[in-house]
Amino acid sequence: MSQTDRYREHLSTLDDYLSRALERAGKQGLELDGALFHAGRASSYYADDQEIPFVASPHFRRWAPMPGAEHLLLARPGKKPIVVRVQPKDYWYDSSPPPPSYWESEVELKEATTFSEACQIARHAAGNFDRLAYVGSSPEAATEAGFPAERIDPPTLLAPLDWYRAYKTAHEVDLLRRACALAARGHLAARDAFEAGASEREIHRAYLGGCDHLGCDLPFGSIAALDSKAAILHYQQKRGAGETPGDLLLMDAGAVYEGYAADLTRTWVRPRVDPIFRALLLGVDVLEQELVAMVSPGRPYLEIHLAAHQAVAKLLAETGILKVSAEEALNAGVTGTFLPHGVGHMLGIQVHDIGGRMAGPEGGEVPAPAEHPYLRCTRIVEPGMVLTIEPGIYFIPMLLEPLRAGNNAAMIDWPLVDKLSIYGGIRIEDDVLCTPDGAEDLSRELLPGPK
Ligand SMILES: [Mn+2]
Repeated sequence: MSQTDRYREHLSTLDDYLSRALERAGKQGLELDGALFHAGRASSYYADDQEIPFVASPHFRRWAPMPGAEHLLLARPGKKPIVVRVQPKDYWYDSSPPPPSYWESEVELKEATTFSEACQIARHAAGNFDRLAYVGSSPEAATEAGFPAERIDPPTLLAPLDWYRAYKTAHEVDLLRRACALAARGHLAARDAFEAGASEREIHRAYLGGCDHLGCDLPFGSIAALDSKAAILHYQQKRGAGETPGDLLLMDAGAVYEGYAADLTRTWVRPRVDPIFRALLLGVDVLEQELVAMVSPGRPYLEIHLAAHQAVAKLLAETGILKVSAEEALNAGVTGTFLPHGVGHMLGIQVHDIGGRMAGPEGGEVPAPAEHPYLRCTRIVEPGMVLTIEPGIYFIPMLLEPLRAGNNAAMIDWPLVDKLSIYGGIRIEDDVLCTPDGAEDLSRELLPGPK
């Protein structure tokens, strides 16, 4: 199937989701014929003329894979979408039109040089804006276009649109695969740099080179953590040379393809790393793949998260970090010290894709359990969902201290924990598609695990 065919199918699915969303909004008193999706408006830093790097709003991006601000997309069920591309007349920036792309034949593409001209074109096509909702990130732009407050990002329309974001079309899965392929190349380059003794800054640059990204292309700030810094879950620094022996690299980094994000993590070690730590690393790699295999239709994602804690308890017992049985430690809640984050999240246009805790298309929340407040997804896994699976084991001083001082201290071999703490921690993450038959790991074949 060609990319154009996949995109055509994708649009037809979006058309269906939009119909259902409009119907739900109608039942709640908001009668609408369609939506006007806005790419969004670029803005500057406070009291500055430097623009903040622009990212188009996700609903617009789902319909049209077009970079840049201010574009409009008029979507009405059963009608070809109308895309008004805004290309400002400007000699400060490159405003030449992008090369023709596979998707353009499937929409009615119109050109404007300003937002207000784009609004005129969209208004002319729609008759008027009276039965449309504005969906986008800029209430000012919506007001400028004449939308009253109740038709700007109405929650009754957005809830179902957010809910259906979880179900990826074949077109979206294709883009996610391409993003994974890019990220995998970055990770392999980062691993090679690490093995050659590179600093965090050098590893970061190697990663960018590997996936041919500029820093601003990344879906999130890469985590390139050497040694004990791997214990900082969202470690944001990049150290230069000479500050660390570099026995371990925890690299959590993604890539973007046409607005869709990959999010992969690998932990690599040097041959001289402590053998118990290596056993722990290989153990996490094995249990991660077991958790990946659990991604299947009808399974609550929470079950995978709880299984991660069981598997971590077992591994901590096997490696001697626990002086009690896995079960005893699990019941005492000790695994939370070593795995203090959720096992993963939904992935798509956003790295932590929206709707992970939604109760249904009408909205509402299924909260994470009180003992696992950081779990980002509480939905039932269904075909078409793309999820990350990313268990880890960390030696985080701030979390170890209360365990050491508390009633469960005797469960832990503290001299061993102190010995392994220099390595910071381990996380392994793959991106997984739920198919009708079960899990399809989109990244593992492209990026092997540690040896
Ligand atoms: Mn992730």
